[in-house]
Parts: sequence; structure tokens; C-alpha cells
Amino acid sequence: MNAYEVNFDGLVGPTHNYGGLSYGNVASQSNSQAVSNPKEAALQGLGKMKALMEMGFKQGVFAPQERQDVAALRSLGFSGSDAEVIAQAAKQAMPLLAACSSASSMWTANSCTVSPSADTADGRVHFTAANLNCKFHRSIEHPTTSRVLGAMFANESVFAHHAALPAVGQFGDEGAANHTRFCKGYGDAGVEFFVFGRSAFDARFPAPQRYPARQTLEACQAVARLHGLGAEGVVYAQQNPAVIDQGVFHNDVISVGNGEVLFYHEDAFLETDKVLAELDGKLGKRGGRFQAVRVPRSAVAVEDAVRSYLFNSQLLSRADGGMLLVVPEECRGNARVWSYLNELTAGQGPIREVKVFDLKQSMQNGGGPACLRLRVALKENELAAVNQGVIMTPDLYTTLTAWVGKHYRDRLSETDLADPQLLVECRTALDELTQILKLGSVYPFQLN
Ligand code: SUG
Repeated sequence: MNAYEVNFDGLVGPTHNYGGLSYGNVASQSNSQAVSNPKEAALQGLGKMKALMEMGFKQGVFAPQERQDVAALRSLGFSGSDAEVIAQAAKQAMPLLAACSSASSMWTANSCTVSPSADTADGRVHFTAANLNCKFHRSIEHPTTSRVLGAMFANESVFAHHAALPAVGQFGDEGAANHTRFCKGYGDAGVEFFVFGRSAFDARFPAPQRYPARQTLEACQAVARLHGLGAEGVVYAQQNPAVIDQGVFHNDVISVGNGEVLFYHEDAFLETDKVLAELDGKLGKRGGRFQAVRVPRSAVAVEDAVRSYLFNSQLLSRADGGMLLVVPEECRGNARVWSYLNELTAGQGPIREVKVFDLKQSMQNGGGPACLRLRVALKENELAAVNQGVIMTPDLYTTLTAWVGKHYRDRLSETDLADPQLLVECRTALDELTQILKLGSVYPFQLN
């Protein structure tokens, strides 16, 4: 049976702004308080989805969340009407209002971890929503994420959904941003690669000194158990704490994998040789030939990787067997990275082509091409079971572009987050979106 990788990209929500909310994420911190352009952000994301669809890749859309999150503000003690809640928060605790206004659900690589059916004990595609427990503004995403995932992948005979892990730092889970799957073909049993930043229960593992390690070993192990993955199909690796301290807050900022290929920076992991040997051995037993493309620090320093987001790229299999790397414009803007990429594609390796996209609005919050997409490997019958309302088509692209044009602002500053009209605009837009994407009622609000 044919199988495909489908990329479900987050549609940027109407409140996209620069809140400076993510300590340890260099871009988020350095663009704090800048004025954002939500309309441009959404159109940049849609532009990438359309381009990939036109290149023949299967593309889906992942709906944004309602923000400002009035229910979260109420849980923190603000009260009255929705407008009063927002006004009180703006007056007394602007950082909380900013956190409850973030459009961060756009980075769907953090929505959940997915195990394709060929890897799982019960032969279903498994999803575990990520608790995103390290940052308050992200920790409020998972209940709605679970509802949206349930509406996209609704058929219980082929899809299994797990709630987020317990919401404590010991089970800190950032979803697919720290998870890669290697396989010969998308429908074959693969090797799932879980990368963690620290262990919560075993002091023998080192931890970063400066910035938080968001993903724990124990979270990775719990997800593997929930998904029914056998030990022969799983490899765990620790991220190098030194790179976390340089701003590599997720593993997808320092490596990306697809098919039989891992594209990684030489400083990405601890015990790299051992990790690569295990991947090679386990993929070999599943009929694959593991290929590691190592980027030396002499060619690209970690700092350049963090600035350009070279590794936060999408590594895609073309029909001819070669691979395409989808990178952000910032890679072309970095002379060392760009010259490395030119050498890479001129060589004999598996990566043959580079395509550049302008995703500046998202990039300024630390979200590149790979953050914006959730990969789901699906067999033909599973793809047919997906809610077809979320599959990108030329018509859907046209509809969504018009929807953004109608509902989104082209300028949002911190003071605008205090505007109760923003909430009305967001609810009106999302109400229409649930009909466009055929999602049913996935949002907590009710329009009167
Ligand atoms: O969690 N930025 C996100 C970026 C997520 C990137 N995702 C992956 N690497 N897969 C984060 O740090 C910044 C929001 C703000 O500052 O307004 C933010 O949440």
C-alpha cells in the first residue's frame, strides 16, 4: 500500500505578536516588543503550504487557537466580563496578558508526537499531545490541540489519541520538535529517534547551565510506551547541553531527519558515535541504510546555525529519490551557511536541492519551516480517513487567503493586546474557520 508523509502546517493565528516569552529562544528574546504583522505572518505560512502542494507534496492545515485566552486569565484570578478580564490583566499583569495572547500554537512541530502505524503495537497511528510545560504561554495549548487533533484524525479504528503527559517539568514534552523517524519507505516499520535535554530522575545525565532543557528523557520514554513502540524501533539520545546554552531550545534547531537521512551539526548530541551506530544498526534491521550528513563546526558554527535556522529546515523526499531542503530566507542571508549549502547540493550526498522561503514573521519568534509543520506518515487508507477539510487544495488556499485578508490586522503591538475587540475579531475569524476546515466545535467559546 502506498504511504506518504503529510505536512500539517500551523495556520498563524490573528494575535501573532512578539511577547518575548521564551527564555532560551534567542529570536523570541531579541524581538520582544517589536510590532508584528499577523496578516503577513499568516500569508507567509500559506505561501509555503501552497508552494509545497504545487511541488507535489501532500499538505495539510492545522487550525490556530483562540486568543486572548480568557479562560486561562480567569484561572489566574481575573474576573468579570471577557472585556473586564482583559482590561484587568492589562492593568495589573501585562506579562500574563501577553502570555495568554500568544499565537504560539502555529508551531505545530510542538503540538504532539506522532508514531505511524507501521511502528506501533496496535497498528494505529498514535498521537500524544505535548504538555509544553516549560513555558506558561505554551502550556495552555494542549487541551485545544487535543480537540483539533481529534477533529482532524477522527477515525478511532486507525488513529489513537493520548492526552498530554502530567504537567510537571519532570515530564516536560515539546512534541515532534525533539522526535525524528527514520525509515526505508514511509509505510515500513521505522526507527523513532527521541532527543532529550535532561533527565528528571537520573542525576548521571548532565544538564545545561544557562537555559532550560525543555524535554526530559522520562517524557520520551513515556511517549514511546503510550505508542506501543518496541525497543528495537527506538533510539534515545541526549542533546548536547552546551548547545542548549547557546540557544538550541529544541533539537530541530540543530538537526533534521527524513527517510534514511540525518542532517545534523557535529555538536548536536552527546555520545554522537554511539547514537549514530545504534541508528545505523536498528534501521539496518528494518531494511534501511542509514546515512548521516554531518555539518562540521568549522563550516557552520552553532551560533550561525541558531541565527540562520539552517537545521530548522524541512527535509523532503522528491519523487526521483533525491532530497530537498526547505530553508528560511535567513540561510541565504548568512554567507557561511549559504556557501555551505551550495557545496552540499553540488556534492554527491542525498541532499540535492535547496528551496528558500520568507517566513520572517515566524522566524522573529524562533519558528522556522520545521517548527511550522507537523509530519504525519500515513498509509493510503489512513490518509483517506483524515478529515478532508484540512487537506490543502488550490481552492482551500484561495479561501484561506481571502479569510486572512478579511479578518487579520497588519499591525499588532503590546498595547493592542489590551483591546477587547481583538478577542471578538479572533472569535469571529475562528468561527468561520471551523466551517471552512470542517472541524466542528473545537474551540471553547460560543458566539451569541
Ligand atoms: O516555543 N516561540 C516558540 C518557538 C517554537 C519553535 N518550535 C520548534 N523549534 N519546533 C517557543 O519558544 C515565542 C513567543 C513570543 O515570544 O511571543 C515562542 O513561543
